[in-house]
Amino acid sequence: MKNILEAPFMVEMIRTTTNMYDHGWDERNGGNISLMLEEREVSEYLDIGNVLRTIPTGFTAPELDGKYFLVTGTGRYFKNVQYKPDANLGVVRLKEQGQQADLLWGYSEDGQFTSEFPAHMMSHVVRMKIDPANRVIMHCHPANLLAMTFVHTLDEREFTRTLWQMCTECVVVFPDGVNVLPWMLCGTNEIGEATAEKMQTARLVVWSLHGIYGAGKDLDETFGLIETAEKAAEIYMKIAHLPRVNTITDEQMHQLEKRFGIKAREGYLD
Ligand code: 2HA
Ligand code: ZN
Repeated sequence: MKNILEAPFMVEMIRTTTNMYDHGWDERNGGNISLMLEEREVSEYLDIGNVLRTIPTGFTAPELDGKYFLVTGTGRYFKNVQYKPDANLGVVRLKEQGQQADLLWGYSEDGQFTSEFPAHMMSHVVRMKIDPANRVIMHCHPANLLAMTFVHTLDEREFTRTLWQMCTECVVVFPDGVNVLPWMLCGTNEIGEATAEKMQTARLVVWSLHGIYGAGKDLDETFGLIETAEKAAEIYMKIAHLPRVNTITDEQMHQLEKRFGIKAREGYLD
């Protein structure tokens, strides 16, 4: 059996949580990540018949039975993942209609998966139907996106258009735009269901006054997606109080659609 701490998925997870912490997106225990793994890759590092304990999930998601995930732990700090991966991360396999999770590795200090496990798992169910290559759900608290939800309308078309207008490449990176949830109680099945519903039409879902969710095929791509939206929000927060002299026009965004072979969300450009 190979050393799981050297598995590419583990190395990438440790690098990503560290990088997110360094970006200031994951203060204290803020943020969480789930990465779907293939049984084939897990079996290289773990005896998949050796279940350490079984943890109830509190929701039902039959589509996830037999699926493996590497998930950050509840109450754990991204800052510390690099120093103690086995206490801050866990590998689980879902069963019994997604109502139970077998722990195969990690959460060594009597831990368990993130409190936002429902939002993650329900979002995986939605995104894997839309894009079978989707593997990652990522949540964090980037300051400028969060700040923007205090001062900008939460209308999804308007919020998306503002972000697209802040950097030329935004419409190329997230042509499906950004969906927005109002403030809701975090850690619940309700916010999980609402997030998954929003994931039907966009890979980015803002939780107003809280943070953001992103979905993607790998950690790098999902990080880049949130990074791009956060950069746009940063520019917005720098200029929102100043008179706007120039802007990226809808006609210029149509040029970007042609140049990069993407299609902006229906009805979002004039
Ligand atoms: O637990 O970010 O939304 C950390 C969180 C909850
Ligand atoms: Zn959060």
